[in-house]
Amino acid sequence: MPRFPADFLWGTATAAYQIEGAVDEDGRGRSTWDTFCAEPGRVRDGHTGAVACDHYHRYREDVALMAELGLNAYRFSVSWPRVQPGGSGGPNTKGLDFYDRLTDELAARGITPFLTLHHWDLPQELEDTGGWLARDTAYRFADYAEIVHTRLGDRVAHWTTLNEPFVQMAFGYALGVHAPGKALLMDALPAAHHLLLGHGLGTAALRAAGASHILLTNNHTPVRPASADPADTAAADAYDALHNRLFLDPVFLGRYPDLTAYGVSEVPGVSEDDLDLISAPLDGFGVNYYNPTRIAAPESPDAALPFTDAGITGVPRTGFDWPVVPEGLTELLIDLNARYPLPPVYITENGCAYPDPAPDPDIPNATVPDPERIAYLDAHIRAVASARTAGVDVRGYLVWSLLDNFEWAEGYHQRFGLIHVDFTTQKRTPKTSALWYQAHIAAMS
Ligand code: IFM
Repeated sequence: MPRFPADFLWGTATAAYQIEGAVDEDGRGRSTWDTFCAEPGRVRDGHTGAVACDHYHRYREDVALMAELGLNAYRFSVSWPRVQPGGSGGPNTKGLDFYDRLTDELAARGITPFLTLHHWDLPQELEDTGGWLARDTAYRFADYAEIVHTRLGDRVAHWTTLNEPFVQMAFGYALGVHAPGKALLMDALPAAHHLLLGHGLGTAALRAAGASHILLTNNHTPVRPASADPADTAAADAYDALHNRLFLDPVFLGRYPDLTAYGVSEVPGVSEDDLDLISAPLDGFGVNYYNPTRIAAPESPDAALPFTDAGITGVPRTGFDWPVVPEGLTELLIDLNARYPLPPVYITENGCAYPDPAPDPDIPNATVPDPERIAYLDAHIRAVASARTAGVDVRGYLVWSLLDNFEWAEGYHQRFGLIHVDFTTQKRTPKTSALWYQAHIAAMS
């Protein structure tokens, strides 16, 4: 394994709705994901995040596990409806208390917190007035950012505004497979702009409050045309504009990309000064990488979108059926670095789901064998090293995820954790990949 600097961050990532549970405790408000899970047919087998990993009550045990693994960073998200139940107005002190306790516990174990303000669980009351389709939500987000900073800013240095605005817009508002379940296709574009505006206003609020390390995290994919046919390369360009450029051009170049392939001449609802706010300098950029995308021309000229997903072929696949292409991460990082004046980069998510077995109850201290995950992590960390050698300033790598958890529309069917969770007993069992990661981190320090 190539060497990484001694101060490189090695951690794991989670998100509030996926692990916390305790959805009705201590004054938490309802989120769009509570609503979505309650709608029949939305989430596989009717699973919900109501209990999840019960991290709200077991966070001490979970932080102790992180410490045992030798992690020096932990990325978690704050639940907006826990802190501001209706998404506006004063804070819910008891909700903030939880993050206060968590932050103190991390500090006691020497683990650097990477706090994400919004990982998809929007307060339902805000959705009822338009959610991210409404400009006002961006202003509410900035107020919420300030509330959280006021309470935790003395102990949290790394602030991420949003997690994966692309996925929130595409899955939540364009395709309807995530909360809030709207299938608006390109009419979802205002959600993209308001998420970006929320990022810009939130960044300004955090700066005004004294935050000195602010990031945005998005999901990115290197886009490959299915063939050299100009129709396929045009389709690949169109997809790249939607998945990668729609969120990065405004942030790093201060303008929206060309979306004419979608019949869009201008992103709607952009007011004077919005792009100045959105493109304010950042201190870090979070890349979530899972796989590349291979794109072909649409199957019919009447297709709703100007591309088709042709699928990556000839590579292994995870249990989630996602292609395993570690070199895609090197390719992505080099490409993004060439396109944009990037601040230091953090791989804020990378990982894989496999149908890992449960620990054998007859063996004391049994672990969970997950050799595919070890191979996956090893190859992707090497891919990060290659990108660093090529000049990309990558400063941290955070595995998705610490624990098996609620995988959105897939419920508990996809296990991404380094640590196995028995969702009946809540017993945590480190998988062999956790032990591998522990040894890797020890060897790097
Ligand atoms: O579980 C998700 C996470 O919430 C956002 N990024 C991708 C992960 C795996 O699907």
